[in-house]
Amino acid sequence: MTTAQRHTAALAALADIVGPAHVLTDPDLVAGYETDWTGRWHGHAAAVVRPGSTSEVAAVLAACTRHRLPVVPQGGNTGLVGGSVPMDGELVLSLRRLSEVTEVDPVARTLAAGAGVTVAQAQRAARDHGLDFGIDLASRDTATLGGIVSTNAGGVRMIRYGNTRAQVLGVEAVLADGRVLTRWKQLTKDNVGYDLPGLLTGAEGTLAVLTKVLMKLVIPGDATQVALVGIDRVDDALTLLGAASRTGLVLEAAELMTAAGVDLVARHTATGRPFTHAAPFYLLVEVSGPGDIESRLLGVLDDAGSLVLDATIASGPADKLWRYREAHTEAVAASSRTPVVKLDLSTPHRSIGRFIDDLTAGLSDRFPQLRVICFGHVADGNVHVNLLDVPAASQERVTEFVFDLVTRYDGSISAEHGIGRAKARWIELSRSPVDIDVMRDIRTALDPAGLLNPHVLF
Ligand code: 2HG
Ligand code: ZN
Repeated sequence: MTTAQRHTAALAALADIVGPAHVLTDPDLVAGYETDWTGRWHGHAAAVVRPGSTSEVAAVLAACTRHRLPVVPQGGNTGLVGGSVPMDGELVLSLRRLSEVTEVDPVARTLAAGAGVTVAQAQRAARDHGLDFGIDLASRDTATLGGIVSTNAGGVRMIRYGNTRAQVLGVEAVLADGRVLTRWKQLTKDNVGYDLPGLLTGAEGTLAVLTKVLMKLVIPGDATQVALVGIDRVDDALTLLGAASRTGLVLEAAELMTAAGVDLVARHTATGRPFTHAAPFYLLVEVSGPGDIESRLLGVLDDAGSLVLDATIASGPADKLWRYREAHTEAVAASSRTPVVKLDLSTPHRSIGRFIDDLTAGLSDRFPQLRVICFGHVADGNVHVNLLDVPAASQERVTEFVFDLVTRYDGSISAEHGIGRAKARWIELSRSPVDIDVMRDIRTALDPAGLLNPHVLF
């Protein structure tokens, strides 16, 4: 059988499983699944299949194995490393129809949901029971639970509740050959064997396809206060956060921005600039805690003296202040003349300030034509380096320059976005040869034919 005949037979088998209406081949319908929203990652899909149940996912994967058709699992397609877009004729397996929150257990504080449930949907379901979902990120209305678990997403609440892996209690997932793996126990203590949910979390769809997840929920903090603070240096942010923690305030979020980023957002969103005089850096901090947190937060800012160039505070959720931070991704995308080169890095805490200074100086020296906007989760040592106006011909050199610097700082080339297609060829900068061998062995054991998301990770 030729490849074309094999594909035709595979698509017919898929239509038998999910119904012809859920196998998309019309180029206009498929186009939205073939590219990510940054416009940087795209490719060509054989088709898009949209199963509506675990058993359909299982039958789809068994058929793909029989017909040797590679598969790219896709949730909300909000990832930033090209991990959910096809490259060259794979089948896109969309999990979005698995969109039901099946149970919220307010006693155990868990949420059971299909992989296609969005983060915002999970947040609403949790809040209906006086609880909250421990992950929050700007793409909450589109990002799915299957997607954030597959990529072990971070987000703005990681400082408080940890990353996605810390929220995963159980999974149901389909292996490449169609077997369904269920590790799903409502138990706080259950120490039997390998941590398979932990392994599938962050596997970027290379080991199995998640169909259901059992997530922990959190008890939300009391009322919060949010401060936007102008500062001279990145290290001043760490000093302020340390001082706030020492007074017993609980850090709910701590985000860093630069003058250039805030200025861009102010222009893009047509909101005013936060302060009369721009500061080199801005810290957005949200705190909770017992007692009068407003006066305690004001006390921290007062005690910091001249370290605080300017500041404004508001009661949470303080959407107007958060907008300066949350609109960064869309503002850079709208402003850049080329698809933005996004590098999500982390460094040890003590060196994050020096790293950002070296990076900014090095880039303007070597690549004067591009613009750099850094922002991110400063208390996690996580910097989102966004590079604007980078001609296609220099994307690789710029990426290598940044990765070389972060490696010299003993940092990571991916703090929270994963590796995807974007960083696959540089994975050895952050993992040793033996580490990579072990990961490859695990991948081969679970997916011997290499059909699941073949272009990501290695
Ligand atoms: C965020 O923190 C996301 O807002 C996106 O991780 C970061 O756009 C980016 O570079
Ligand atoms: Zn982030």
